[in-house]
Amino acid sequence: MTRPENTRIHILNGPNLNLLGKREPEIYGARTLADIEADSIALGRDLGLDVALFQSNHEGGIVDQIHDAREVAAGIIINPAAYTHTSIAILDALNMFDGPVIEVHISQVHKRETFRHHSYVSLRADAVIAGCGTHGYTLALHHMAQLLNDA
Ligand code: DHK
Repeated sequence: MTRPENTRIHILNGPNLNLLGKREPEIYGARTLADIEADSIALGRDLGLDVALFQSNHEGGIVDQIHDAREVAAGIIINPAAYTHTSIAILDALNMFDGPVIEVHISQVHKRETFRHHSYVSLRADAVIAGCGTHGYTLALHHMAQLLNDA
């Protein structure tokens, strides 16, 4: 495998994900966003990726984080949370990002309410992971490493 030049990966998280661990644990699990951040940074080191995690409860905050990623990141892993189902602004921002985009949902959104079945972000995402719990972030990082090594 050839090593990509830029190994920076941004993991972006939308509204209410700051309360992971406390928020509906029967749906979203017991792990906190800080746990996910620590696990992702450690796994990133093993995979040769320089991982940074961000979260915002605001649509514009996520758009700004995507703009920032344009400048420095080789790939984006994004759980837009509720904005998945509503945000054309986040889709438009992702459409201006050149690298791979992986969409993650902790829950199996297709087994839930019908309003969670549609994703604007999926129109841009290169891969979608749903229903694997917080392990979905781990799966996304492995796939991101593969995509960058294959590029
Ligand atoms: C997280 C949310 O906050 C919901 O609004 C989405 C997603 C599903 C998740 O499963 O990670 O509908």
